[in-house]
This record gives sequence, structure tokens and C-alpha cells, in this order.
Amino acid sequence: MRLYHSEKTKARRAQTELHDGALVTPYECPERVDLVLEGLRAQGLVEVHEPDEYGLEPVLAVHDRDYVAFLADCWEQWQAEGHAGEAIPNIWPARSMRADRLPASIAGRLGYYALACETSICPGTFEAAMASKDVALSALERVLASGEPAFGLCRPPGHHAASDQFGGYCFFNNAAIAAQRALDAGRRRVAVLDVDFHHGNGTQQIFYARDDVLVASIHGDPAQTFPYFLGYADERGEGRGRGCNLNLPLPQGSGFARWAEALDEALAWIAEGDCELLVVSLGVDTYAGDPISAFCLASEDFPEVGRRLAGLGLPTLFLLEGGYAVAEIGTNVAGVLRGFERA
Ligand code: OKP
Ligand code: ZN
Repeated sequence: MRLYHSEKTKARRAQTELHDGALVTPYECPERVDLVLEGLRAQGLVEVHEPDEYGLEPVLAVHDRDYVAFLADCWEQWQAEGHAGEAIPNIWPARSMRADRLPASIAGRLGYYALACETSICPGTFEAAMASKDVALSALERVLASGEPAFGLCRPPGHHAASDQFGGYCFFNNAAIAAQRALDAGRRRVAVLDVDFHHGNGTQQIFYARDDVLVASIHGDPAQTFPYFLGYADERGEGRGRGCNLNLPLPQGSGFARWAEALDEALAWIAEGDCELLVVSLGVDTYAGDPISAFCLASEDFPEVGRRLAGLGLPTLFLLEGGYAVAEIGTNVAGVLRGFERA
């Protein structure tokens, strides 16, 4: 299977993440890219390709122009306003205040465009986000042109990024950008299946009122875990999109038996949906050893995930989402891809 990767995805090296009441070195770090590459090489998946550059047009097909402009300028403006550390929001247009005013100060704009505060903006963030979506789009192009599966080693991840909000380590929604691009290239309907431990709130929001992209997500119950305010089972889509969203929240501690039942349910639902492409938001933070997640999948389970995904028989694009700095993330990603290829 072809892998798409760019060293430019490492341009973001944030220093600070608010975690457990302290500023820590972020879990979503550039070393993840090398860990995944190493794991893939160790499993004999070595066909690495450089991405092409697609510019902002495919980004603007799913994200608001003013949000993209904010991301492009945030770090410079933050410095110009005289702030010392990384750009971290500390106030939002919360329920009791107005959401119809966009402040002039970058400190206020940060809060307007943020959905969480663990994710700082630092030098290289925009460049890395651009490289990440180029990796996704290049892998997509390969799938569309050949019908063969492809893997985009995206970093930063994308599935928490909404049409005009960043957070949960995500800036551009790589899966949504790719799905939209596939539609613009003539595909009638696309399925996005999100198997990351966390709910793909951004992907859900972007396509919630549409019937041309089916969105399914298997994740930790938001009553217990991030992102807390979206991802419940009663969110089925709205308007034309009614019935086109499927959330399968599971309790903390779920192991493969329970998780795989949810996977089969999602796959059966997608199989009924008459889709021409499958985009897999491939987080491997479902792994038992993940430092910030709470499912209990073992490395031996991931090939079986790939095998079941292949059962859909659809052209398939894999895009990396979560999975944090443990030695096994490469093995686990490789496991899914190998399981898929061998099926
Ligand atoms: C991104 B992706 C840990 C709490 C969780 C944000 C999690 C973002 C996950 N301090 N904070 O879905 O893997
Ligand atoms: Zn995650």
C-alpha cells in the first residue's frame, strides 16, 4: 500500500499543553511521525511517497475563510500583541455571552476560534496543518486514480477541527477535506468511518446537515471523556442529513470484543449507504497502552480491524488521527493496513 508522508508535518513542535492542571510537553508531538514510519518499515510497508501541494482551495471547501485567515496569522499577531508564551485561549463566547462579536485582539479571536484550550498555536502550526492536508489529498488522489487503498500519515490530526474551530490537537479537518474533494471529483457519496478513541466532532459538524457524506464514529462515551459536548448516540443528522450520522459511544475500558461489535454495526450501516469511497479516520489511541485514552485494544487486534474494514469492498483512504507517543503506534497502524491488504 502506498504511504504519503511529508517532513513538513513536523514543522509544528508545540511546547505546551494544559493537562491535569499543568503545562506539559504535548502528547501530539512530531516524534509520532517517525514512530509510525518506523513501525511501517518494520512491517515491510515501505512504499513512501511525497505529497503534492494543493493550496487553500480544498481547505476553503469545508472551512470558513476567516477561520483559515486566523490560523495563518495567529502566531504573528500573538507575538505582535506582546505575549511571551505560545498562543493559548483562555476565554470563549460561552453560553452566557455573545457569539456574534469577533474581537479585534488576537487573545479574543483565539477564544472565538477555539473549542478547547489544550492546543496551543506556535511557529510552524499553519505550515504543518497545510502539509497534513496535502498528505491526505495526495493519498486521496492515489485512491481515486487507482482504486487501490492508500495511507496518509497526517499530522497534526484533523477530526476535531470544525468548520471554524480548532482544538483537540486539530486545525484542518483532513478527512473532511478529502471527502469533499472526492465529491468534487465526481464521487456521488462518501463514507467517513472514525475509529479514533475520541469522537470526531469536527467531521460530524461539517457534514451534519448533508446526505452526500455518511459519518460514523466509534468512541469513548462523551459523558466520560473528551470532547464531552458532542458524540452522543441520539445525534443522527439534521435536515437532508437526517439519518446520515451514526455515533456508537462505548464505556471506558471497552476491549476488542465490545469494540468489534460496534465496528460491525458501523460497517453494516455504511454497507447500506451506497457509498463510492471509504475514508477511515485511523486513530490507534484505542490501544490499551495509550497514555490519554481508555479503551483496551491489543496490538494483535489491529490486523483484524483492517480485515473487517476490507469486507466493505470499497476504495479506501486511511488517514492518521490519534495514537500517542508509545513505541507501539507504528505497529498498530501497520497492523490495520496489513490486515486490510491481506484480506
Ligand atoms: C485528539 B485525537 C488529556 C485530555 C484530552 C484532548 C484530547 C485530544 C485527542 N489531557 N485532551 O482525537 O486523538
Ligand atoms: Zn483521539
